[in-house]
Amino acid sequence: MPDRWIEPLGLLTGPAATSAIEAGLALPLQGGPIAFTLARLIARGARPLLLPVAAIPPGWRGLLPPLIEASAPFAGLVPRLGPGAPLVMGVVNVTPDSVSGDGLLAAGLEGEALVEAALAQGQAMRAAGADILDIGGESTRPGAAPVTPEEECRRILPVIRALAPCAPLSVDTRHALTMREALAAGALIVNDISALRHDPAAAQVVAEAGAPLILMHMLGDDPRSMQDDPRYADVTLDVGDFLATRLAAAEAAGIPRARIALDPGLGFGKTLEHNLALLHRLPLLAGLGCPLLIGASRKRSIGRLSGAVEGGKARMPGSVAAALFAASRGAAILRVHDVVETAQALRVWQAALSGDTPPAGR
Ligand code: HH2
Repeated sequence: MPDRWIEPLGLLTGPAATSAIEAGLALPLQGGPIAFTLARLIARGARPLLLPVAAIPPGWRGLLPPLIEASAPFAGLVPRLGPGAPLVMGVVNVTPDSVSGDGLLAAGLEGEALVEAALAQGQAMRAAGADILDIGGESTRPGAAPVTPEEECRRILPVIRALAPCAPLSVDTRHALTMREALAAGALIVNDISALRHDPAAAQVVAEAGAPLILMHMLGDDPRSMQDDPRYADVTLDVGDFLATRLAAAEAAGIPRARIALDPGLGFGKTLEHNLALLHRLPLLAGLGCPLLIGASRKRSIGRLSGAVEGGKARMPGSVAAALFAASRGAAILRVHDVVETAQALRVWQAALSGDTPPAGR
């Protein structure tokens, strides 16, 4: 567990970032295109110290490489929206009870009709710019009832077989059996919201398959109780400590860091204030040296902030805003239900960032 963190502050983008880096006034955040000009030095139990990056003391500089160097491209994927853009992960829920209201089983679909609907949804997401499709067969909304691995496989394997030729797929599961079967059926990536804690056999399955892995923070290991009065000393540092520990456990099990992405798990045992703090302070987690994933899409916090209490598609505009904010804080992967709208917003956001034309001679 890290006893010290460097938190990047004073973020810059576009040509201003390049000029500031060249002038020694900023450092790149995970290789850029975002740069940071200030560093908050945090040691647990001590008063944080805020400094310009050029004044970071030699004793702290050893923490910089994972924070400023580009991490390996996650799963070898190049963003379809262009260099510097995040990867867009489109959600395909093969569930009857997903919090987002988009679960294909809720529509009463079965057999071939279900697979065709999933195929159409996945193809539309891919055409709109999705880099990854995330296939899930178990809702993990607060209070959700668990699903057996056998039932989960029955739901998702036909969908994975149908979608594997169209796009890189991740399987959203906590179960080793489901991971093994999904990888054999054509999935590329494992997305485990329990960060390999739920099933003791999971780490070995991922290691042996050589699969890229997403480790997510959840408070406790039970979606039924995770929202019962969640508490943290400092949510960002506590989540950072957890992710560092799970990252070390995955590496010890034979999964190289270069194959791992990390996710603070918005909504998984967090209040609205916790979610906002994690979004805002996301750059701190970049110090773990892995690409960061944010899944804010259609979550309850979006409903609370926007007044879209009824959920589902009504939370799309707020979800797009959260995705853009996450991208501006360095998120490398965005897990979203509304790919068309998110990809359109990201294209405009990226173009606007590059429109900062520097004066001659910078
Ligand atoms: N959120 C959900 C499910 N899986 N995986 C990662 N890595 N990050 C997330 O934020 C995340 C996730 C919950 O969203 P959804 O799939 O819409 O709901 P449900 O679990 O009810 O199907």
